[in-house]
Amino acid sequence: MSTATTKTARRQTLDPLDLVGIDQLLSGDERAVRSTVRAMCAELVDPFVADWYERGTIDDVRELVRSLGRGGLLGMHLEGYGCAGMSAVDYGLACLELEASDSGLRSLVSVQGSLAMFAIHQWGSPEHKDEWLPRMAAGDAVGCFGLTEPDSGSDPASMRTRARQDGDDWVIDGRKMWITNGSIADVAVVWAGTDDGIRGFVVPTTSPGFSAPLIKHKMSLRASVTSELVLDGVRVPASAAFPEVRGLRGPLSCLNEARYGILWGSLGAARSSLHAALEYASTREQFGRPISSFQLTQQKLVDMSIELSKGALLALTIGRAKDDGRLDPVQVSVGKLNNVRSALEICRTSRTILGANGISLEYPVMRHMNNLESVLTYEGTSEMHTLIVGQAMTGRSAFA
Ligand code: TGC
Ligand code: FAD
Repeated sequence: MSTATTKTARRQTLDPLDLVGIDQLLSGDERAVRSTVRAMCAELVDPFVADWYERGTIDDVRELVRSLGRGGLLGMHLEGYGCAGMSAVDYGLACLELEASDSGLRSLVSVQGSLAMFAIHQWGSPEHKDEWLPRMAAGDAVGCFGLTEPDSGSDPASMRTRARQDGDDWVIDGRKMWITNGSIADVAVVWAGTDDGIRGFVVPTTSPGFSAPLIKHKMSLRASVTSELVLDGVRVPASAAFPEVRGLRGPLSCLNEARYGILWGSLGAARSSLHAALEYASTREQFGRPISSFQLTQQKLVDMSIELSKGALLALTIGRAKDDGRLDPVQVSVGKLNNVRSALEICRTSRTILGANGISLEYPVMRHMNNLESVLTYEGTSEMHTLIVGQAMTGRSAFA
């Protein structure tokens, strides 16, 4: 074969969305997980999600949750109780595919598996686990995770929600804000201050005094349920409290899990946007030529693809470390900070390539871009993750 032919062959086998061949670093089983989730999203979500986003509602969300449960995606990285017991890398790849469809879908799965189920799995009593985890894994019960409050976001230690003991019961009063899955949840993991520090409570949403009004008028994550949790004298038995854990260590340990999913997931939104931009650039003609033939467009495409590959290498490195049990939470902050920031930049740049069409819901780009504005903020804002990493590097806290 001549040198020229070899070069052409190489060019033809290069995947423009995986320039450095990260695919080859995955096992056959990992690629199979990815394909399965991709196929599920193509069937259950992709044909409908732009419409859900436009209307700000997911049709038949409970049936969608059950389908995700049947597909083994809920609590998929947890062991036992009907959970699939998959690896961290498998879970990350699944998050990427889910978020390539929509960040709202990944949010639904993250909150169910990494926040509500993980909290119960890690900190719950045997009774909590038996009661909730099998139903949540199957998608028959939905969970939410209430940490943020109207006046307490980045600084959850300042929470005002209180739980006080009254005889054998706990009585919980307070408000939680911006809670994913809140209005459709059967169970809420609620974090509240007690005389013994912050504690977690497993609260059935049918408890008298509990309500979860929907938050409307969002311009981001419109295909996701976001709610306020109102707890007015909610009485739960003594057994509702997580028995062991005290302090912020409880909720923050759950956030590690969900932040890990996001550092993979955000790359899905970026990949979908870059794919749309690449396709558009090769068919859209201006000045008598496809816009992909202009140097400035090529520069954008190249920079985006390189950033996507760098993000994927970071995610895979962090994922392998998690599977080996040697992951430091600060490394999760590095991944979340970098990958969400890069993904947002990729979406914004893709949007420019689509010109005016870039603002239309006919294409996924603006939807992903708007979604990532939430992703940049939730699970620790980019500023919080910068300060977490800064503290690790310098030994000095710059939070207050
Ligand atoms: P600090 O004094 O540093 O720590 C308090 C206690 O927590 C422990 N800890 C951790 N434990 C496990 N994992 C981590 N990553 C941990 N980080 C800290 C720490 O060892 C200590 O334990 P102990 O036993 O000694 O008491 O806490 P701080 O009050 O200074 O706060 C630190 C800060 C600001 C980094 C933290 O509060 C923070 O991360 N704030 C951001 C809040 C946040 O991320 N909220 C997210 C809400 S949930 C959400 O957004 C869901 S969106 C889901 C979706 O839809 O996908
Ligand atoms: P604030 O903490 O008020 O921050 C405002 C700004 O000030 C940010 O830029 C922040 O970085 C900056 N800032 C604050 N402190 C400092 C500092 N020390 N130094 C420098 N800058 C600082 N929460 C849940 O508990 N459960 C959920 O399921 C959930 N789902 C969500 C879904 C959506 C769609 C959204 C948007 C949010 C969700 N959240 C959830 C809430 C989310 O975690 C919080 O919005 C986030 O932690 C930030 O809190 P805040 O919005 O109150 O912002």
